Amino acid sequence: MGGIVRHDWQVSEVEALFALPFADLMFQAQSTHRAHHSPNAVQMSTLLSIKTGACPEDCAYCPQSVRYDTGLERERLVPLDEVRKSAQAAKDAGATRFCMGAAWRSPKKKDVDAVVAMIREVRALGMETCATLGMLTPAQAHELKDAGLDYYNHNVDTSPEFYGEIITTRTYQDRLDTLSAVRDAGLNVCCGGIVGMGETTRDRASMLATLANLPQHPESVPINQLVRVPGTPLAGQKDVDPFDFVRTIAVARIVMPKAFVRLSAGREVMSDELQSLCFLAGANSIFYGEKLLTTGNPDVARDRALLTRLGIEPFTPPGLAAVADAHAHEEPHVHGPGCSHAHAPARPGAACNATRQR
Ligand code: SAM
Ligand code: DTB
Ligand code: SF4
Repeated sequence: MGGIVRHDWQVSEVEALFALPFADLMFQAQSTHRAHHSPNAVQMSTLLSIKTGACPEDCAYCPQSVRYDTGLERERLVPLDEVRKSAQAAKDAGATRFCMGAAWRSPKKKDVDAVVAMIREVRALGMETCATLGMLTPAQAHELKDAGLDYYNHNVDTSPEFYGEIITTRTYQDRLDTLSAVRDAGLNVCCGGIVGMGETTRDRASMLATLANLPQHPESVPINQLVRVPGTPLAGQKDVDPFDFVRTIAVARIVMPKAFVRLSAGREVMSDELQSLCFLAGANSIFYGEKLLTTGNPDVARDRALLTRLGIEPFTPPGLAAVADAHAHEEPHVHGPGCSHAHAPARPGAACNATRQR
């Protein structure tokens, strides 16, 4: 139960985890979580859509596909200066990673050049960088790595069996090829999927088995609940049973013990209690900030209040310890009225993450 790292999961074994009594599943997920992670720390990433809308792909969940009328305005590439300002604001609010998303099937040369410049700007602020730009060639993955990119997000989205119901313009194998290119370039992999598109529990198990059976587990696993955007083919999907969503998080935690499991899209409509169950099930990362790419996310005040009530602290990645060292002249202290660290929820009495990381 300590959370052995395996790459040989049978779908039936993963399905059996989903079928456990809820308390047994939660106990196993918590035990695995505590064997590999700090139990009360959550990593925070902020998203920015650097190029919105008019995407040629037909992903049935996506408001940015040119094929569906979702009322979204097509936008040009966001200027570098605006990217820097957004990243600085995200950092000031407490995010440690800045994720740039573009509605492309795959980037062209000029697109990669522009993103390289963005990565350099964001890195210079002392944040981790992530990008999600569609399919990549090995050469493009290397170029992004050389620019200083830390993570690349590319989701499998669902099971190989259900995939054809959701996307027809690229294959599951295309996705796996991009993931190999990203991994081979030495980038950290961020790869997960969506719950609530009409898939079965077996599909959820099969998606998680696919992720867990990759040669190396993704460092980051975003579990999204479908945001039902009017105009998309999936707008009329049924609600996800909240316990089934928590189960998906718990099973992801068990089969990928070392990964950061991110409670991703869909949080805006989740109660604080449901989110807390997700953290108990092993979620230890969130998208933080009022907007995802084109849809809403809980506002910063609500998230800070929730994290404070739960005694959760923001996770500072070891690689950013140098940033925390900017505070190194200070003595370690606890949060209180005098603490000016905007990046930590000010729960009086909690050790300040900025100085603890030294
Ligand atoms: N165009 C790139 C691609 O598809 O790889 C990058 C951006 S795309 C918006 C990134 C991911 O966001 C998708 O793979 C999907 O998992 C997630 N996503 C998009 N729309 C969503 C929605 N309505 N609800 C939940 N997740 C969504
Ligand atoms: C991921 O798995 N979820 C994020 C991120 N990776 C890029 C995107 C969620 C998008 C939700 C719909 C929208 O805001 O457009
Ligand atoms: Fe395009 Fe990505 Fe949306 Fe698919 S998910 S339509 S590839 S932006």
